[in-house]
Amino acid sequence: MTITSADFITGAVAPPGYPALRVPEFAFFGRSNAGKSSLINMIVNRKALVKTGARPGMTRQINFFLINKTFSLVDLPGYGYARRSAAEQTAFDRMLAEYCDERPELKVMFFLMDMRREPGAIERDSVAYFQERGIEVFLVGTKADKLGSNDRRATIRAWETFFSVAPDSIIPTSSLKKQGRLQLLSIISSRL
Ligand SMILES: Nc1nc2c(ncn2[C@@H]2O[C@H](COP(=O)(O)OP(=O)(O)O)[C@@H](O)[C@H]2O)c(=O)[nH]1
Ligand SMILES: [Mg+2]
Repeated sequence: MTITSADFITGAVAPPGYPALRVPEFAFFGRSNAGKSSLINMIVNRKALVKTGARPGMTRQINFFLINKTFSLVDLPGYGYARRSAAEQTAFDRMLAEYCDERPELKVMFFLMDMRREPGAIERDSVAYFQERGIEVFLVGTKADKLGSNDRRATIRAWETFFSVAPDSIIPTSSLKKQGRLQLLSIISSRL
């Protein structure tokens, strides 16, 4: 797939603000700093379509991007920002739940996790949450460049067991080294 256009459409905090794109949509979810924005830039071959390395927790809206005028990529707010207040956490949970429940365009949830970080209850519960709603989930390992090949393989095996998923739903990536791009694009293509 050749990327011919990539445009920021809008940011929204609730369904009335979602754009009426009516194209298949692919969402990116993960802890703050996991590498969501970098991965979207890497997929569409743009250095700065999405702002990266922003102060963690500062992306508090759902950002929609239209690609090739045929599908959209969605940068969801990151979880795990320690300094979030209880009210902000509630707003965050609601934002995610509404997006999952009220966006039929959503085809795939790419759940990004830093490969150096051991997944815990939040990660397992999040995967279960998406699966219960019938949302197809891929586990995207980020920053694979930070691991040697043995550690990378060991991490993938550990995730298979921990999340009880098939190996082909785990995709190691590096935005820095442009690894995993074709695999992600082929998942997207096959669902258009
Ligand atoms: N080494 C390495 N660093 C990365 C990679 N992807 C993102 N980062 C760094 O991780 C930090 C957070 O990235 P960002 O895309 O803003 O994460 P987000 O909060 O999930 O959107 C930034 O400093 C990035 O430069 C990667 O593939 N390899
Ligand atoms: Mg970001």
